[in-house]
Amino acid sequence: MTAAPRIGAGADRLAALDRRFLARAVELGRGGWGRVHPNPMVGAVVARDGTVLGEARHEEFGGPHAEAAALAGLGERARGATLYASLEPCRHTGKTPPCTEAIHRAGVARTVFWAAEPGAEAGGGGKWLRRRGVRVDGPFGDRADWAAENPVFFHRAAGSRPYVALKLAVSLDGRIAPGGGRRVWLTGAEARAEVHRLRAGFDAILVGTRTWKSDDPLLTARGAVKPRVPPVPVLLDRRGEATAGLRALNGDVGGRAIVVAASDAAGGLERRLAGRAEVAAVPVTRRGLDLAAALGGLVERGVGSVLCEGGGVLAASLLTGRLVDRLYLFVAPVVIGEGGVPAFPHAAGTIPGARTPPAGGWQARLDPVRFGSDTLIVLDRGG
Ligand code: AOF
Ligand code: ZN
Repeated sequence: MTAAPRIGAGADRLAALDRRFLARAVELGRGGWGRVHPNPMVGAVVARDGTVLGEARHEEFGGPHAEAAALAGLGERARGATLYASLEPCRHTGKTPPCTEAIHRAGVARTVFWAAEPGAEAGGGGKWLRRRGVRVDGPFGDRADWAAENPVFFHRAAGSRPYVALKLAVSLDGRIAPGGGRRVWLTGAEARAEVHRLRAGFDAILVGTRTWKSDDPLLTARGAVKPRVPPVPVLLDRRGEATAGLRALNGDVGGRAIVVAASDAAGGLERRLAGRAEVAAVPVTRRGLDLAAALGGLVERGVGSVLCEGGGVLAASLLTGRLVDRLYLFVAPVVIGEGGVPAFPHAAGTIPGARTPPAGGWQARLDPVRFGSDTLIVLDRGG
């Protein structure tokens, strides 16, 4: 289940039918989750007089782009039609020829696109088409709207550290577990299936020391979407205590795993793990592993996006360090009550000396979605 795309401000000057096809293009594009990154998810619809002639998505990294795929096979029928795309058609020759040329060659009379292409090389497709007499409408909405749909792609166009999403499952009273180290499942099967689907869209799944010690998680994507490249499990391990038998280091056959340790523990750990995982050495700060350095080290290892799945201490540290770009907040209709572990302990002052992150700054660009009796709230960092 997904929420209908919000194609945003500005699009209200389009006819209702145009908005519908544009939203359809965005929705189609979403089906590329887990298969196209770090490319954007893109969908395209070719229509004439309210009738859809063809539609497609960018299905696979390196494969045909959405526009070219939607036009394929239409031949003369595309002449005079309108093409709707969720992203400005590319103007560059990458792994495939420019979409702009395919659109122009097909005789498309009008192109309506939603997000502006941020890449210097691929960008400018709208202008290119206009110059050749194609009527072009777009972009609509703003960069934050587009980034909400294609977070990793738009982050990559701007940033140097990996895109970081933090998943938290919380009770109605904002707690992630009962006290005393006890563990419970807060969310139901549908929400857990969604987490597996989400995992497929990230380069890495990150957990803190307490989590791998207590849960020995697999950290693989075992959901409806089979990731094109399985996400790499990343374990934080300041003292270098990980062992070669951990499930996350033995999950996907031939898969990678990364253990991040303090510089003084990394050498010994590397020897003990004997090739089972890559060991990244990072400095230690007063609060533990230097998380910004750890994330920087992941970029050097080709990790462009990270889904952090716990635990609470790591989540709080990431939030406090302003290192989180997106929150996936699953809210379960249960109350844990007194003594429970708060989802945002720094706010409750339970980590001595922790800085409280500035209030606000989180934006709900996507609508909440229900999974069984749980609700997923997606919040993107503003500014
Ligand atoms: C589009 N439609 O469906 C996609 C676009 O390496 P390539 O050739 O696949 O090009 C990837 C770049 O093209 C990507 O970084 C982004 O700028 C654009 N992606 N453009 O018009 C599509 N996937
Ligand atoms: Zn293209």
